[in-house]
Amino acid sequence: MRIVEASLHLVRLPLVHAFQTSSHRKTHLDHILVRLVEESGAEGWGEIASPSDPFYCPETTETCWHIAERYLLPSVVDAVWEHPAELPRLWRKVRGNRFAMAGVDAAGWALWSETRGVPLAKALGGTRSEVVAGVSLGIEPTYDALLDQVRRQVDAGYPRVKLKIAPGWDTEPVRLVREAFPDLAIHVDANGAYGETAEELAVLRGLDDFGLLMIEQPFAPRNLVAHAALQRGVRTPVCLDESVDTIDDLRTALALGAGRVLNIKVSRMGGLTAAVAAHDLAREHGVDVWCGGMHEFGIGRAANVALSSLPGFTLPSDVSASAKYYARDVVQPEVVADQGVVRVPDGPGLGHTVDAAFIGENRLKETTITAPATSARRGSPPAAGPATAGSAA
Ligand code: OSB
Ligand code: MG
Repeated sequence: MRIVEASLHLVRLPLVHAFQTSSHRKTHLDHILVRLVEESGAEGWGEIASPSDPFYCPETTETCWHIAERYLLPSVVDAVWEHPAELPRLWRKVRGNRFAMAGVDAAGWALWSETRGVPLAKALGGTRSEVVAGVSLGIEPTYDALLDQVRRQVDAGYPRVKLKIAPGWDTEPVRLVREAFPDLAIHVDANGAYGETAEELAVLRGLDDFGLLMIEQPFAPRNLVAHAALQRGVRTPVCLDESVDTIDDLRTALALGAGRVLNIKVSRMGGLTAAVAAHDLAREHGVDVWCGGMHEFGIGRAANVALSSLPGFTLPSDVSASAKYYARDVVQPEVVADQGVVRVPDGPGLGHTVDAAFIGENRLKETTITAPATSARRGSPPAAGPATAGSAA
């Protein structure tokens, strides 16, 4: 397979409901869609779902654009490859920048599975025909507004809710939701907002009384030692998100006993290739995994659904229906959930049609790199730098 054209499309979509975490509040999102085209004219799409600000991880939409345009697309354009798991080797010299990598890697998987005529889920090793989704709820202006959101999602049939917590918005909202929904599977996510003061540790340990499914990422990303200490002191499973960017991070976390659950995000781990490897390693170690999200548009969302079909994804995902986030999505049909169950598509590739016209209408900028008409480069990555780049606003 030889990629003859690669392009980036910065697309803005409004969120149907503003989302606030411990660090930021969002009313619309700008994601970068990646399109790879091979010789036959077949195309594959991936999504770079980086937040615009460096609060969840160090990347931003602008750093992703820069890394993808300057390093990643030039490394794949004109390269000859047989299987998408080879793609990360083409940009192996690039450190970090995993959100940017994830979009290019996933586009390669979509392209490959499409041209082979197999569903992306099957190409990844998926075994399920349906996956269970939960919802992730942001911090709301009031407790009533939060209870209202939980009610809405429970009424829509979602079997578990994840509540964002932060110091000052933790015990009380969790207590209120537990009281109103005694049997609901509830999980909390702090996005690393807690330190290790006696007060903060007491709050986190106190959450053990609410029968939560898990406590996700209470401490800062690199503070694996604090996660391990908390896990030793509570019955509730501790789940890692921001702490695990690479397989090596996961090996460290496993060695330390830093959590009993892993949130695998395609974006955070640099693509589907790495996400599958994380799934395999966690499974070998008896660590439960589930598929997290970054409010993906339909392209990234479809990749997440495909990944969630692997056998180790035993807990509900954060990959809810498109309609929870966007009035209209970039794929047809959009991702739908029935009582929290999302069907895994059985058509080739992503199993959804990319709506190029809608992407065009909502595009803020694009850039395209094309291969020279004849040459085919084998194996070695090119010198850093754009090949033939053309930008248009
Ligand atoms: O920690 O899982 C997180 C969104 C933005 C930044 C971080 C996180 C999230 C989510 C959203 O929880 C999950 C989703 O896609 O609904
Ligand atoms: Mg999280």
